[in-house]
Amino acid sequence: MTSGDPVTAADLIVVANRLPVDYETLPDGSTGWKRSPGGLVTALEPTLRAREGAWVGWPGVPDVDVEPFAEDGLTLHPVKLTATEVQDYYEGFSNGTLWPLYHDVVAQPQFHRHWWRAYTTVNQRFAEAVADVAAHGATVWVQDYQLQLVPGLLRELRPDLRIGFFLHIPFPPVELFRQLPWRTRIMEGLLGADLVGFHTDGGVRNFHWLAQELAGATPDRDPEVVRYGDRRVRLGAFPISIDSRNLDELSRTDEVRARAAQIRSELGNPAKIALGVDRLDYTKGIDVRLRAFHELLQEGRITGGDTSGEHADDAIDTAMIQLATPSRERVEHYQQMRDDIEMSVGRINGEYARVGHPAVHYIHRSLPREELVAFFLAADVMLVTPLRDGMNLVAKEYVASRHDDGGVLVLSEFAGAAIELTSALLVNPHDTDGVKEALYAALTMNPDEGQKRMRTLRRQVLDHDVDRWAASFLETLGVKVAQPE
Ligand code: ADQ
Repeated sequence: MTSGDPVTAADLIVVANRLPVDYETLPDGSTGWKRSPGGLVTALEPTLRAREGAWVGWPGVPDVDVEPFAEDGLTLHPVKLTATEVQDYYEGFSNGTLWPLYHDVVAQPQFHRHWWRAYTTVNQRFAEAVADVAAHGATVWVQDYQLQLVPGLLRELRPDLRIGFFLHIPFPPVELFRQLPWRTRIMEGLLGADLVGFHTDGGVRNFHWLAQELAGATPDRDPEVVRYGDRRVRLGAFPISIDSRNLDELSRTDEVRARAAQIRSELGNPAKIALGVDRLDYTKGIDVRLRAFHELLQEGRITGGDTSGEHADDAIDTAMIQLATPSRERVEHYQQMRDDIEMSVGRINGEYARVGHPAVHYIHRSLPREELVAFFLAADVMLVTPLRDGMNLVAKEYVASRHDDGGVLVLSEFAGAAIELTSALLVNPHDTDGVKEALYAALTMNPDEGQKRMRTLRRQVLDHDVDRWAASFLETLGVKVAQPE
């Protein structure tokens, strides 16, 4: 990336914990920027560039001072975080307090006052950075749980701005949110926005109730509005999506199709392949699907690479692949969970692998897009079993990659995606028998039924892509968005 265009005040600003680029130091000691592609960037870049927009965020490395720079109509404003702030605001309050609390306390949240103090300091810094770059009357779109105080702080600094906030993770039920010692401050922060968006109606309802109970907001005739002071704050469900067309096209390329066939053959051409793809996170239910797979092996209903052991005559030769991107490795819960998962994989392979043929193939690395799509295309069954998930993009990516209408999606009811993807095999991830039977049903599904389900899923995912999501949020906030061709 180059930098050098002059930096000017912006009319449309996205503010997120991370910039859409990573600051990196190369082996020769020089520094530069590397794009970190993600759905949000892809969806917002055209609109941001068309409007001389700006993106405010942390460059991903502690203690670096980098000047703002403009590139092709988009200005990037790095916000500096110290190493202690990364520990307390990011790894601590964001990922050790809010993340587990908002995911139905599937791990125990920790409440530490010094984490909270760092969260308020960093949110204040983000708000000031935005206040500095926003043109008069500009629109600001704040992203996610790391920055929930920013809307309120920013409104104090710049009452002229139009402010939207979108939460990418679930907004929790009332009883859970009330555990948070700083619950009122968070609600007041969020209520600084003109529009607060969630993935689902459940989030809207929880917020609607808590805004009244904790922050003295009052209901409006419009059920998607609360009155707060002299302002009306609009709430809404905006289920995020993916760049579906791009994945569909990628999955049709000769290279990806050939790679999918190669993956099958490298696995020894098993009758079936079951796949999981996740950030390695305790909310994703990786243990749930390993348990289901393990029990099917124990019951002799499937074989995992080794067809010489004890199993029924009609047992299905099934290989499982788990791809897991390393994530938040300095947070305690994550270290423990990684050990647990790797132990389960080791145990299953110890019992069921034979030399050269593991039952579970486990890759703890991030893969390039093309490779990921090839895995999607090779997999007969996709296992998406989070205990709780705001949306879950992997489920949608799998569907978008199945241009052949093949494959069966097993999807947790507790993923936001389950609301739209009702033709998946929906499971309760807490019910091991239920997940096991759904996995078996997926492995043995009649191809006609599988294709019918996949066609319905594909219509949903291809019609509702991430551009539509971004446009719908921004238009509700009052920004006119030019739809791409
Ligand atoms: P995440 O919790 O990160 O996002 P998810 O929506 O599934 O979860 O997105 C993960 C992304 O990482 C996907 O695009 C996936 O392809 C990619 N990925 C995972 N493993 C990979 C691997 N091994 N190699 C390469 N890529 C890999 C949060 C919320 C979600 C919400 C999103 C967007 O927790 O619920 O859907 O934000 O709002």
